[in-house]
Amino acid sequence: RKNLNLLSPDQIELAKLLLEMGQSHSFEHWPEPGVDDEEKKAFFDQVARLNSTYPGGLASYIKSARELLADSKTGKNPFDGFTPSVPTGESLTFGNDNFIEFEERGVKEAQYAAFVLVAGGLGERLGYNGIKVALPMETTSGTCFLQHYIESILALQEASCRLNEGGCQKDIPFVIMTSDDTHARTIDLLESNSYFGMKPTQVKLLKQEKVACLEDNDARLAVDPNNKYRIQTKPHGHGDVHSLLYSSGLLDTWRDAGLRWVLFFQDTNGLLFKGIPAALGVSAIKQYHVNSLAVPRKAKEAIGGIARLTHTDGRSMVINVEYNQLDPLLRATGYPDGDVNCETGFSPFPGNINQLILELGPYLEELKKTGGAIKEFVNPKYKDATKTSFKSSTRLECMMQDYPKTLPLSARVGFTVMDAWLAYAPVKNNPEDAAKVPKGNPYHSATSGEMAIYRANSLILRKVGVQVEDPVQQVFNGQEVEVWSRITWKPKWGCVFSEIKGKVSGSCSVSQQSTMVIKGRDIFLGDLSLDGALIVESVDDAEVKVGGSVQNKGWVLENVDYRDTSVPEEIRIRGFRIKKVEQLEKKFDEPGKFSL
Ligand code: UGB
Repeated sequence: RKNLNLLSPDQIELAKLLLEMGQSHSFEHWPEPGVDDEEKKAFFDQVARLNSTYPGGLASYIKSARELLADSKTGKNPFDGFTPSVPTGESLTFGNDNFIEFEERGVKEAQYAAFVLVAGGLGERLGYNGIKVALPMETTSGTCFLQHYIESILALQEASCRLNEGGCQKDIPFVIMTSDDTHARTIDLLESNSYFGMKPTQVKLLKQEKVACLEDNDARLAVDPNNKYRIQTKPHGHGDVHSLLYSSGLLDTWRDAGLRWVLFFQDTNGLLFKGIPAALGVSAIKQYHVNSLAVPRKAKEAIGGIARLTHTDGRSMVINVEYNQLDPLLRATGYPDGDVNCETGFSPFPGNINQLILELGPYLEELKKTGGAIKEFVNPKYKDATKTSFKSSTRLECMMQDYPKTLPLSARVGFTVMDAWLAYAPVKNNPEDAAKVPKGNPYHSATSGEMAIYRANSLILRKVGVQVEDPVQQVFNGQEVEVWSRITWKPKWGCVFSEIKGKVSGSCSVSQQSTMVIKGRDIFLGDLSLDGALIVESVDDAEVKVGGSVQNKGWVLENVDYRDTSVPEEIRIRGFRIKKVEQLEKKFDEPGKFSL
């Protein structure tokens, strides 16, 4: 009360709100006026931020928290009344007629799309010290994830323009959701690399705020252990992306500009864009309001399972069941073995890779009702079985794939399954944990993420007629992986099957020990026999034919140990580095026609 004089009228209102919500403990320990007054005002600045950045404000946050904490205490099953079953979706096979048709439609639609990358997470499981989008996706070309994503969007934009006879509409917008943990470093990465070729105006960053931590079942806000004038905060999860997009006004702007699709994706999946055009085609042709990309899932793999949940009252929805909830849900509903593989060697539930394609119109209409609030959950770590106190403070969380939970039954919610080799290779686990992954399950490490790029590119080239030699097995950082020829290309060389096919002719072969880096759009491979390293770069106005026999000592993979701190972190987490022994390297930086 004595400190009230320090506060502005707005801050006094916030103080009243805290009192009404049973939060007097957050300032009752404050000293007399005159001591730390600036800190006291800063406390209310923080409270104002926590209040304004949460849909419905702090009162609503505390109210939801009390309900969810009570449910958690009584052990209420979030799926009460629901029975899971295996849903049917569109299942695609790379390179067949169906796939090509979806891709073609997807490319046409791309100019009506906006892309949203959620990159606010630090990736505790990976333990990397930098931001994950700055990590090299593969170390042959050294391209980082963010560069690859931007170049993929630009390649799609260009391809879409070429296909649409009416010409191009405009640049594809690209939004990155950051957090305090990643924001400054993401800006720095973009600015120091000239936005990787994208117009700076095409890119928008939206920063998510953390939410207040809760110290007990009454949802009393936790005072920061390092500063008694602050509430402790923690991340609220990737579900924040919906409210941020809504409150930014971008969805209205996009709708007014004639856009139709919003595509969400995560920070470290180097294969994703190989699946995007076909999946977007599925959305357009099947008129899905919500389309999730999925891959066959190994039981217990740390990716959610897509399930149809049918309620005893007749309601039914196709939704992601998060990996830690799938096993208990199955056990409780007539599957006594829980999350296990079926006769195919995979879980019967497709694995959610959190690539969502939402139709903009219905999405915006829904968000007008909800403000973008997503169904939340709480996951307190209790001290003991009485569930009366927590080991450490907790907070509410939300996930972007829970968006369909509030949709009406009439909403068209579907999913598209693709081969994991084509569309999913996340980098999430540190080397130590990856090495402990059960045999046959994917490692989801920097090692497997990089090897997956080479495998996918090799398999794609095989599909268009190139003889790519079989891989060899090698062990890096305790993980046994297939090592294919190290083949990489810029997205603009080929972002869909038909484009890539058009770049290859005659009889081409690539040996397993080879490296091929294609850094240009109009580079055509014809009767090429490669056994070594070949790096070709060209400007857009140059047309280059690459053929004949190329043989040299090439680039070799040398083992490194992840514990060897003399090696840069982004290299040692893969367990190998590339030694460039000998290569043929050609750069064509003038317009014209050339042969190599
Ligand atoms: N992220 C944010 O932007 N903000 C946050 O507050 C938290 C994360 P994780 P997770 O496809 O591989 C998801 O931690 O949550 C970003 C799905 O829930 O990598 O364990 C973060 O930067 C799961 O169903 O993944 O699991 C990153 O880009 C499954 O599909 C993204 O959110 C799995 O991903 C995901 O964060 C998967």
